[in-house]
Amino acid sequence: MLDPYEIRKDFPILSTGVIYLDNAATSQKPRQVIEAVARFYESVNANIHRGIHRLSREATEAYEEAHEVVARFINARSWREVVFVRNATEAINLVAYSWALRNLREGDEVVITVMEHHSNMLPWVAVARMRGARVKVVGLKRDYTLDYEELERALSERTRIVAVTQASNVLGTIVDARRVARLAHEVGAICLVDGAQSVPHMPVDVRALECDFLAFSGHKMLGPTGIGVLWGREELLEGMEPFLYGGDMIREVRYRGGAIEASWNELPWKFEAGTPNIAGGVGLAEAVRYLQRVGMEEVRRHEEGLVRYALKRLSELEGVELYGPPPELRCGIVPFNVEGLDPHAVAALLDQRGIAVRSGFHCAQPLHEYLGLTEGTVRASFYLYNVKEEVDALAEALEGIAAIAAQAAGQRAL
Ligand code: C6P
Repeated sequence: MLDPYEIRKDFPILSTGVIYLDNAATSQKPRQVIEAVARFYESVNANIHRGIHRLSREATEAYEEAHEVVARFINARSWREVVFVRNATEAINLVAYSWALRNLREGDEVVITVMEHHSNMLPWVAVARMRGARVKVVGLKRDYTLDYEELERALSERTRIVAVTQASNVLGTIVDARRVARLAHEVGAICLVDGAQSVPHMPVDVRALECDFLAFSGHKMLGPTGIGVLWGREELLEGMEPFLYGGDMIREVRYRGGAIEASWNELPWKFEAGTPNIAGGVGLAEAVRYLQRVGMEEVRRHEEGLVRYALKRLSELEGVELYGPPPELRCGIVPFNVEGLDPHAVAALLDQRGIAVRSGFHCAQPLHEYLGLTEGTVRASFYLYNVKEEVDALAEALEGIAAIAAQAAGQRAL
């Protein structure tokens, strides 16, 4: 059983007393990850794939092994399918530019949902614009879950790609990504899953998902910032042109008859141009090992328990409005508003009480517009080290804040 009190001891920042409920933005890092990165710089640091000296060989080995660790974590068929990028945003842009830009034709359609993060929305809007294609947006049902019937109606032989989040960063809504992938394949489209909020929080198996691409960020799953992952089916990646060009992504570059000729390196290096974030890769591998020791089923169970408890405590408060599906259908995210206060004011008041949450549109402005939440929301988001006492602290702080807001509204009415 996951013991969050034991886990907390591994996270130096938590001993400062902060109540950190902004995990959907980025997670805290355990000592093991911090030390792995420091160890790399202290005793291994060298560039990869470039030197024949010992340090370069060791750095190359560590970086390649990191790809293998990640591949096993998501049950990829091969580590060649795992491309290290900066973050989920870059992973999605890579597919938009290297696959969609080259494959979309005028009149084609890209299908997304209204709860996508801007990162899984704007790259499609951009490439669709360049190609004269159209982006279709699927809505939600009243219970904040994806409207799968509307999705089915949106799909046609014109659909080329369906890009969907597996877990909403605002509502926490978990999407049945396998169902979406199957529907996409039925009309001959491919399916990209945005795993930024799912891979850190639940078991994710790319083979079981039956999707074609999966994007996620290391920094949301105990890893360093600046390292993320694009997983793609090998035959799709093989058929794609590079996204970025430069060192390490080439097999050879020749100067023949006054012209430069180049051929591309094998996977995944074809998509990792330039010196990569080597230490970041090493840190991400350590983060994955940490999560595997805890167990992703356990992480999911723990967060579901916290959400259940938070919904119970916060729903008892007057003047606090909650959004999102039931706990079994959402990851560890609880969005809310306090009557009479804008979300940033609530977040600032919580900050004064030592509680870190995010406020505003959370890079998902269309979703807020769709829900009529014109000011945005406040968002508490949990991870494996959060405990019930922190939910209690949030509820108690909100009770006070809501009471002050109600009092101020009463005075204005006089
Ligand atoms: N959401 C949040 O506070 P990057 O920034 O590239 O690591 O991740 C982008 C991204 C993509 N998809 C989803 C579902 C996300 O939640 C995010 C990042 C953070 O909600 C920062 S905006």
